[in-house]
Amino acid sequence: ADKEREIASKKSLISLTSLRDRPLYQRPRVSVVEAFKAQAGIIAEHKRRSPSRPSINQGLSVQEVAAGYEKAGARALSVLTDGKYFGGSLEDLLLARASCSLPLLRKDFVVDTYQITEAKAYGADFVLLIGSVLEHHEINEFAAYAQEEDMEVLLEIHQEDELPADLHPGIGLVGVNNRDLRTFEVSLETSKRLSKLIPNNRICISESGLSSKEEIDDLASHGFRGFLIGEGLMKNQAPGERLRQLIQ
Ligand code: IGP
Repeated sequence: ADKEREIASKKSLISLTSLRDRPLYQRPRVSVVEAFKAQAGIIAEHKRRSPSRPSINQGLSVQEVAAGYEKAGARALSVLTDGKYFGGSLEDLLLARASCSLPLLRKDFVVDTYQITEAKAYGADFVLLIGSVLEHHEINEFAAYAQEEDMEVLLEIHQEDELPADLHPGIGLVGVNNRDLRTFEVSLETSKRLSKLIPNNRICISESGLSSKEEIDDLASHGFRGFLIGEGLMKNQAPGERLRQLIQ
């Protein structure tokens, strides 16, 4: 059985060349940087479940959620493709791409440049790089690779030392994760503290644990232009409607 599984997993690995032959790989990128330069706003996330919450919303289709977010006025869409912890998949990315024209983020733990090409081939416009997962040199190498692939990058940090001093120009957005990925504790003070370190030619995004207009206004006064929200939207029957209330 182990042997079979090994063969099956190898079969599902697609070569870089055939990823680049996929039709979505050829599609012109929708720039998230330009979208945020034009206007502040929300990166709305599709999230079925998480390690800290086993069921957030399993009932809605990705298509419904993506179309609802776009209609409500999201600035960008985030789709989790990690299966193990978040129950997502690359298929979700494809479905999201087919249902809206917003800048689309592949939300995953990127540990290899292959995943950046894969993201593009499945319809994403930008990828997440996580500062607590990657070394400084890897962050900049992956950002250079993303730039060659004409993909944009959101770099996520949670601690001071995760931000490289010589930030690669391909990193257009820097996000502060309010949630500690090890303990799942959330504090908006993390965003306020780290905002001071982010170069002012980068778009600042506050991520995680956000659910109210007051929180967003407060963070906006600290220089944040984008707000990445998953659970706060997805725990509602109609995530798009919740987003509409939040931004009106
Ligand atoms: C959204 P929340 O608390 O609004 O659902 O958080 C997003 O920030 C969170 O899903 C996230 C995440 C991550 C998930 C931030 N960084 C890294 C997986 C991997």
